[in-house]
Amino acid sequence: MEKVIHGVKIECVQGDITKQEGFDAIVNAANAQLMPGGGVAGAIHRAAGPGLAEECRPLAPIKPGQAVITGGHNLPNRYVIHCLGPVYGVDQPSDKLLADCYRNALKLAEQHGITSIAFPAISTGIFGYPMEEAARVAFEAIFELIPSLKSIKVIRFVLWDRKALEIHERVLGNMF
Ligand code: AR6
Repeated sequence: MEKVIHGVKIECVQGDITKQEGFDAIVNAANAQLMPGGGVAGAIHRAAGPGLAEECRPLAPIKPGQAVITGGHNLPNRYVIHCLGPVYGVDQPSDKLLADCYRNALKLAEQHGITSIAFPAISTGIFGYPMEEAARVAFEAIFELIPSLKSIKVIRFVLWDRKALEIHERVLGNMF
């Protein structure tokens, strides 16, 4: 599914965030130490190779809502933007901190002239954020920023399973 708003395409696909050929940047659902870990972070570090952890080390630790940028190393993307999502119900207010992740990632992307960026569903795995609430927070944060975006033309949500994809498509579809 895709929607175009103010010339920016927003799309949802099912897939693996490490396989986003043709995208300038992918976003990592990171941990505070910016180390491999499980889930998205583990997959990104495995695909990028050890150079990514080396580049990350001096940038850590980061706080919930914060975003930092590195190179993509062995990934097919020039950049990785690492966001620390909130642990649901623990890092408060969780909705603001999750929205900050998307806002700060897009701001960093703009500063680097990035035209296409792919996000996973930050915080919805190990950090326990309910998928539908997280989707709503993510799309709202993005829509608010869209009128101010200059370089970014494509924002993709890469959802791991069918259910996550369906939820995101439904939430995106209902927002207009
Ligand atoms: N591509 C796209 N989505 C994925 C992939 C993938 N390869 N793998 C998992 N997902 P999570 P969090 C989905 O747990 O909740 C890590 O250990 C997954 O189904 O990766 O922000 C870090 O080190 C879920 O919907 O991120 C942190 O400690 C979503 O991506 C902690 O987990 C996010 O799941 C971060 O937890």
